[in-house]
Amino acid sequence: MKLSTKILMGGMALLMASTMFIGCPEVAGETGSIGEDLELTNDSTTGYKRGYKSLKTKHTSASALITLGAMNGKNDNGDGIIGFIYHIQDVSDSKGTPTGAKNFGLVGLGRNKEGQLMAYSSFFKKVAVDDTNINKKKNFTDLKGVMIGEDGCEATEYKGTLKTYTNYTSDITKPVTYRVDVVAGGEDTDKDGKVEDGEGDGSYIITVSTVKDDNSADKKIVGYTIPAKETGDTKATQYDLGIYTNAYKGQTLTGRLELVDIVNETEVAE
Ligand SMILES: [Ca+2]
Ligand SMILES: [Ca+2]
Repeated sequence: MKLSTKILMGGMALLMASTMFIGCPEVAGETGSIGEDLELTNDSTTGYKRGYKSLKTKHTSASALITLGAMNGKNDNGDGIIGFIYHIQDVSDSKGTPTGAKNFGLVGLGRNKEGQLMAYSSFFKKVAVDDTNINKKKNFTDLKGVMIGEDGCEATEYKGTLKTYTNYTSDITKPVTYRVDVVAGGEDTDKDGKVEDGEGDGSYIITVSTVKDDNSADKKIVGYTIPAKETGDTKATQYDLGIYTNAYKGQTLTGRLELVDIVNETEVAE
């Protein structure tokens, strides 16, 4: 496997898009950090174009650096959203058979044409997604294709309101990087400073921060809590992580997501 794999998703026609994330994750360094360059073009004049990818690497807690690429400033709300996905869980029916739907958390970042940071945190349940479902009908809907919030939809979204942080403004002609920490909540039973697999209470504490030169968190911008009753867990558990992209109409979204500081790392799947 190559040490560096660029994931390019741009320039493909709207209806032809099928495999937008290509190749294996980049693996480098002793901690096995994983990162991908992202590019997604939405040629449509309406709606969103969404990409979802599982990184197939399991962790109880993980942090990601999200780099929002340079923008042309032609759209008020910017080019779109890059999101860090965690707790990817297959949903099973009462007989234990996977239904195809998934539960997962998502922390999304973007910036408007003034360069102001926009952020939100969601927890989705029973959502239809797969690694190649950009532009498919069943994308961030329930398994029947019913949109979240519409009558009869079996999928749900916890919170997820996009807010603008006017104190955090960057030059849109240049990339900017923020850090997202997704940390298992509850008691660190063995007091080693980390809530590991089997410790904790099943909740998550999430922080979005500015970043220092060494990639550690600098200033906290916003925090979120996902309660255990929303995740359905009673203790910290390893789940796959992933990447979300959402290009707004007529826009090309570029950027990068890189994992750092991961807890209970297992083998990196290729
Ligand atoms: Ca320990
Ligand atoms: Ca511990």
